[in-house]
Amino acid sequence: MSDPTSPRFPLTSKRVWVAGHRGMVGGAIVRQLEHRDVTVITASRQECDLRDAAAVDAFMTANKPDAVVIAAAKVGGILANDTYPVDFLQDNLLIQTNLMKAAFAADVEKLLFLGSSCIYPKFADQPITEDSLLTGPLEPTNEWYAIAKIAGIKLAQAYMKQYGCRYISAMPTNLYGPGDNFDLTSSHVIPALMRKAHMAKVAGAPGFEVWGSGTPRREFLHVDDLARGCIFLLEHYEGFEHVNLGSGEDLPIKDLAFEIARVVGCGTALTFDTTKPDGTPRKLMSGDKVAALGWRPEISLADGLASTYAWFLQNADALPERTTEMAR
Ligand code: GFB
Repeated sequence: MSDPTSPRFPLTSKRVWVAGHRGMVGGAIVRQLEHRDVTVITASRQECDLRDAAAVDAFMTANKPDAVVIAAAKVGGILANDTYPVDFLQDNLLIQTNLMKAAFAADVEKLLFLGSSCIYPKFADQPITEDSLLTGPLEPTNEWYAIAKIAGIKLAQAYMKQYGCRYISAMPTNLYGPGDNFDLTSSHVIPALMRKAHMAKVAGAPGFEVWGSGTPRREFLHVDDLARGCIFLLEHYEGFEHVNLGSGEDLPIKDLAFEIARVVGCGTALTFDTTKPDGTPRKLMSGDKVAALGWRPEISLADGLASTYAWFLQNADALPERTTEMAR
């Protein structure tokens, strides 16, 4: 009998193109792969604009990867998603379609597509299992991004169904960690609140502002855990259905804000701007499927927030201001 823990697609000696390496997720995957006997391939935006099909074809043909990870995407927090629907729908459709089409033409052996927990219905039963996909209406603030990501899952499945390609998909929960976007208007909640808490500390202010009511619950996964999960799936998973990657725990945004205030060491007088959207009330994903495959996360939220704040302090001066981030 074959060993169930031995990889079905061992990465040893393989050439892996991590598309989106300048983003938080792609960067974390590259950091993990650097510890392995793998040739990591990356492309700068100047070398290959992923929205340009001809450029993607040319780069794929010239570099001949054995595997491709699609960590590239136009991403942002709740306000950016709500404000730039064309960018979030169109750019993501182009990026993922160009990469899968070129990978097929170049006989790439294995491909991992990364989606998002916002693919699930707004009022899905919790914790959300993979088979909840397309069982109800989406959360309106991010339906454009969600529809692009659902199309990406379906395109990977279509390549598997029609041509037998080993194209798989992973659905990360809300992510955070080093390399995140800390811009206050376009970022996700953790980097935004961390920056606001830091500014309050520096200014000696009593606290900081939180968008919305503070009652929505969110699940968070450190990006280094996500990177380990992606590499695990790339090596071990060949199934048709996408796989959730989360931490298995969620908390209200208000509690997250207090935890960030504790890590940063600032005041806890919070104000709530209820003119800003709350988004979906809860999206805790079930991690049963990936746990059964043999993977689990390792970094607690408290440890992850502390190390992310340390990274922020070291890099704060060099952080770019961005409206939306290309490359996750
Ligand atoms: O992280 P976030 O922008 O994304 O917001 P979503 C999560 C929750 O935190 C929402 C609240 O209820 C926000 O109202 N929040 C409180 C804040 N203060 C802030 C703040 O200063 N900045 C931000 N950004 N939020 C995204 C989707 O939804 O999740 C994306 O828009 C993607 O498409 C991503 O799927 C994972 O969890 O609401």
